[in-house]
Amino acid sequence: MPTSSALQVSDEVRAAVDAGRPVVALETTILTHGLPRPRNLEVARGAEELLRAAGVVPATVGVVGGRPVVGLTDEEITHLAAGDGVEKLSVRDLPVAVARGTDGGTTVAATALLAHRAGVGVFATGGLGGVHRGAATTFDESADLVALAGVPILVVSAGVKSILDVPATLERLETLNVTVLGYRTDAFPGFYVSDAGVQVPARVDGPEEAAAVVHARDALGLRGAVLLANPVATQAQLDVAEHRAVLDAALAEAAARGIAGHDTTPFLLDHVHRATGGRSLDVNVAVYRGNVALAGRVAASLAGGMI
Ligand code: PSU
Ligand code: MN
Repeated sequence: MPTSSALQVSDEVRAAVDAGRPVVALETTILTHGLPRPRNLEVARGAEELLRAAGVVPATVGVVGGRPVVGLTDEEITHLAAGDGVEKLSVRDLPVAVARGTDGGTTVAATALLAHRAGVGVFATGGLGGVHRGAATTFDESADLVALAGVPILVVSAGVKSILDVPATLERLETLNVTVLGYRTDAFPGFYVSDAGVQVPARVDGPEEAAAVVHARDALGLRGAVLLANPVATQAQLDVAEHRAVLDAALAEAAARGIAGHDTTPFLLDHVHRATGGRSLDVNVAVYRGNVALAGRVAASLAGGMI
């Protein structure tokens, strides 16, 4: 795998990739812009610990002092988690961050790209970005979607957040040739809720079935991502009626304040977290941990091991 000179890969990640041992990439925008402090650092460390306990090497990705890193140290993760002035970096932002030497959390798009460059084939996130409501006029569609079209990685996500236009997001994933799999479900998850009201095109019932799809994708020479949609357990989801009410209020507030562009996702998430008295935050963390654990099992299956 060609590694660009601008990319730093930790010794641990490089050794695991070279030896074919299981590695899972983790993003950092969830840390820098998706979760409040100090919970963000706990969650980032917890995700790494969960993977290590399962015999999987974590590869947390971010940009420190203009260096894109795959396999951040605990010190670097702590620095990004604490950071004022830490930016949200999607792919288009990487050249500017590298040129200026800034710090940033990488989005799903940027993380997938950098992780793949380092030879990492599996990635866990909370919720993928997608098509925002009103995108027909604002054109606000996350770069995550286009990035996944061109990066052959498997991403575990709890679908996309219900703050988005979920049916439109699935349509775009189809257009972009991203393979979408429901994990033990026929319903595409809505992050805080297990069923967003849309069907998945295909379903798998175990990590080895997901790994088989990845092998088939590679055998076919296809270059797009596989999105493994892993729902929150129904008993752990946010109350459906509360969820709808809070979401409507968050969207109205964003419209009233003229929030747009890359500020939209962090604004809506913060609003939902505050409006539910932190319950949605607990769901967010549980969903993320579930995705990290599943990514570890798929990575182990791809590496030929048993976990
Ligand atoms: N969804 C979440 N939490 C997050 C994000 C998405 O539940 O923190 C972050 C991810 O890093 C994702 C990014 O890649 O937001 C998408 O932002 P945008 O819609 O501006 O592309
Ligand atoms: Mn956007």
